[in-house]
Amino acid sequence: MAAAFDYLCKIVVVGESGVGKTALTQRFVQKPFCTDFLPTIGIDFQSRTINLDDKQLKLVFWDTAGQENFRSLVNNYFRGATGVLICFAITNYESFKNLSYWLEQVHQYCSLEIVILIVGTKLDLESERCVSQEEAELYAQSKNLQYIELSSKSDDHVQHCIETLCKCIIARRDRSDTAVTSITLDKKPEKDSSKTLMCYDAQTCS
Ligand SMILES: Nc1nc2c(ncn2[C@@H]2O[C@H](COP(=O)(O)OP(=O)(O)OP(=O)(O)O)[C@@H](O)[C@H]2O)c(=O)[nH]1
Ligand SMILES: [Mg+2]
Repeated sequence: MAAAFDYLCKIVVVGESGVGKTALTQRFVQKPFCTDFLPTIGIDFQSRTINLDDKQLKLVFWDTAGQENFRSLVNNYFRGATGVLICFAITNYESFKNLSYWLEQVHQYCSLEIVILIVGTKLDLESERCVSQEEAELYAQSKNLQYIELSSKSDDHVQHCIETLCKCIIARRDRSDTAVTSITLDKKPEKDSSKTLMCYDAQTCS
């Protein structure tokens, strides 16, 4: 029997506790936004199958716990990941400063071919913003990564974020090109992202 999908993507979601990892994955799998904060214990799984460029993709999200006591456990979950979303909240400078910790973990425990995206959450809380878009973009640029801001509450850019990640995962797999390990800045989330999506080594992802 033919598989019900063309690609199976394991996407690990990491970042400090409270930045909105669970809200993001739940929003993407079309569950309602929850205003209560119920910290994830260990890990949760969510999945959704989407159609992207005529391909069926089964996405399995590994929604990890951000609390410090789960750190060593989280490192075990990176094995076999095809993509990782490293999240911080634009309202929480500490969570932004901790991005480098998460990047180090990804580099240490993930395959070289993993696709990484930096995600600034809680975009709807613009009045409480303490990490400017420019600062976050500069940081991502310095690591040759793409940065996307979104709101799981208002659902702004959530779809775009996941599709951007998936396009790069597909492109990397199709080309079996180990040089393509990450994606770089694509400032405007709307519009035709496939045209602007670039890889670290300046090759296009799509
Ligand atoms: N206003 C606003 N609140 C959000 C958003 N995303 C998440 N939150 C809130 O932030 C709190 C924490 O969200 P979670 O998704 O549980 O955070 P988490 O990163 O999964 O936290 P851990 O599981 O402890 O690692 C909750 O009260 C959410 O309702 C958002 O986009 N906008
Ligand atoms: Mg959570």
